[in-house]
Amino acid sequence: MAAPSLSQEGRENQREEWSLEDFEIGKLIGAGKFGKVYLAREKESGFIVALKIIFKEKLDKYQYHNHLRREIEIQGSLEHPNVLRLYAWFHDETRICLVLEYAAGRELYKLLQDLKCFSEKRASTYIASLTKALAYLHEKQVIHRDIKPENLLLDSEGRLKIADFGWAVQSSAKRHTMCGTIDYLAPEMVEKKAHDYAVDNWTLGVLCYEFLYGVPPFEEEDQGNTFRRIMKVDLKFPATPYISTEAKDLISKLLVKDSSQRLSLQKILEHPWILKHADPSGSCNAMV
Ligand code: N15
Repeated sequence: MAAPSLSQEGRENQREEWSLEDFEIGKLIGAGKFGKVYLAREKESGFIVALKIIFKEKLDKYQYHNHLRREIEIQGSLEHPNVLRLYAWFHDETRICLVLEYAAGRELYKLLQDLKCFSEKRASTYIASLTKALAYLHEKQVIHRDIKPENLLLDSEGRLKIADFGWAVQSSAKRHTMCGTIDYLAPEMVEKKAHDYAVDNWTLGVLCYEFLYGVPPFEEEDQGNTFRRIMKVDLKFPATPYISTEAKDLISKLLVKDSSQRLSLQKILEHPWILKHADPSGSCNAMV
C-alpha cells in the first residue's frame, strides 16, 4: 500500500505540513534514550505508521541535534523495499516527530529467540534481502555499521526491513570512529582502525552464522575473549545443527580478516547457497 498523503514532496515543506493533530496515537511499540515510538494512524487517509516522538530537551542534554539531523537527512533520502522508510518529520516547541514506516510483522531477534535458529531457506532469504539493502545503501555512500538482529523488523508479508540508523554515517573516505556492541564488528572495527564498506559484509557473515546456529560466532561471556576471537577469526562450526557445506562456504568467505578479500555483495547474491535456498520475493512467513 502506498502512503500518498505522506509522500516526499520537497522536504523543506514538511515542517509546516504535518503536526501531531494529524495522527491518532495508539500503543507504545518502542522506547529509546531520546524518545518513544507509537503505533499511529494518519486521520485523513487511515494510513498506519510508526510515530517516533523525541523530546528536544533530551537532545539538548546529550548534544545530539547534529547527529539527528544527519540521520534524518540520510534516512529521508532512502527508498528501498528492505530499508524502513522515513516518510516525513515535523517539530513543535518541545518535540521532534518522525513519521516512520510501520513494520507489522515481528522483531527479528524475537523470532530468532522463539525459533532458536532459522531454516536455511529463512536464513538465506533474510541474508539476500539484507545484501540487497546494503548494496543500495553502499551505492548511496552509506555504511550502516550497526546491523544486528535488534535492528531488523519484518513487515506483514515477512519481508525484512533494516530499521535503525543510530550509528550510520555517510562516508566519503575511511572512518576511524568506534561504536556499537562488539559481537557483530569486523576486526578493523574492534581495533578502531580505518574501515570501509566491507565492515557490513563481515557483519553479514556474523548474521548468517547467528541465523543458522542461533548464536553469533565469536560470542563469549567476556568481551575481551570475543575481541581476541574476532581478531584471530576463530571460527568454529559445531556439528549440530546440521548446516550445509554451501552455507559454511558463504560464512567462511565473509568472515575474512583482510577486508579487501571478503566476498562482494554482488557475489553473495550469486552464491550457490543463496541461489539454491533464498525466496526471490524476499517473503518468509513470520507468523510462527
Ligand atoms: C532520525 C531517524 C530518521 C533515524 C533514527 N532511527 C530511527 O528512527 C529508527 N527507528 C525506527 N527508531 C524507531 C524505529 C521503529 C520503527 C521502531 C519500531 C518500529 C518501527 N516501525 N515498526 C516498528 C515496529 N513494528 C513492530 C511489530 C511488533 C513489535 C514491535 C514493532 N515495532
